[in-house]
Amino acid sequence: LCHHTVSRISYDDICGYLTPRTRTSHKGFFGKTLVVGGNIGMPGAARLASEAALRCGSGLVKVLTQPENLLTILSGRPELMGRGADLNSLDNKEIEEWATVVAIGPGLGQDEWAQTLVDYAIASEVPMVVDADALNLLVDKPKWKENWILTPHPGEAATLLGCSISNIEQDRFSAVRNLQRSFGGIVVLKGAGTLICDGKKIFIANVGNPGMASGGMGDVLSGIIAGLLAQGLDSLQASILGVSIHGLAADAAAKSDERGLLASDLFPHIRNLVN
Ligand code: NPW
Ligand code: AMP
Ligand code: MG
Repeated sequence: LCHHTVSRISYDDICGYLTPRTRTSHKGFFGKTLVVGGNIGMPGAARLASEAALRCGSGLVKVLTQPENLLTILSGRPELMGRGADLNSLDNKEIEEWATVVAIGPGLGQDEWAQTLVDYAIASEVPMVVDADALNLLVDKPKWKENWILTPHPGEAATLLGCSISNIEQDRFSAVRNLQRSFGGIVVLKGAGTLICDGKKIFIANVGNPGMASGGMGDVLSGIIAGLLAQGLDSLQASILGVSIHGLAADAAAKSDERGLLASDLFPHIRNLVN
């Protein structure tokens, strides 16, 4: 810990990162979030991330996904936009020409389709949140960027550092620092007591609960952080506020009934917290 100050996050200090909207604002002010993911069998992860970005206030949200999952992801959420592209029809247009911010990884899988999308994202200058399978695919890449946010759970952190999950959990402070040193940007090491490191300081979040140990919860976090980035927060602000909103929404949704909490139960609470 010698070179890193550790600060506990206080929600009162950070809720002002999102300022009230001016009366004349329009959707162009609030950014375009592109969610890249949703491979076969995992449309829900891309849907959860996209809906979280919408509920945080991103002006537009689009999903780039597998053609066979497109309708599943868009149905019941008509505000979402989307494009389906298989390996033969993929290109980097949405990433390079449309997106203010990219969230890549939720349900991405690790096949050639996923790999191609990660390559497009890495080649681009667009700010991005890298989560889930996109993290696993970073292992064999040239991998330093100032403007990305990595959101590993302990399993993904272990893959990235080439160590065991128990190594990560035994010293989470060293793990988050080492990840940031190796990959740059902001690293969000998830799990009870999520840690956020920008290379200078480590921030610790004391929100959230064991009800969050359920599928899709991390996918919601990547959408929240991307939606905040799209609205102009810097990557440290988006990470700190995003982790706080995620945990506080889960605490509000769970109350004292943690078991059976679903990732999508967070959405109405997310909306309260961003206003
Ligand atoms: P173990 O062995 O279980 O104890 P994976 P994933 C470990 C998508 N999803 N503390 C865990 O440990 C995601 O977006 C889709 C300690 C195991 O070794 C991804 O694209 C959903 N260890 C894809 O699925 C809903 C921890 O990490 C490994 C830990 C795979 O993502 C679900 C598991 O990691 C899911 O979000 C912790 N806190 N957390 C959908 N509805 O479409 C995890 N581990 O193999 O990368 O699996 O996280 O489920
Ligand atoms: P993922 O494993 O990617 O679905 O992410 C799970 C999310 O839920 C992360 O944001 C974790 O920090 C959070 N989470 C899981 N279990 C707990 C817990 N016991 N206490 C607090 N947060 C948790
Ligand atoms: Mg995850």
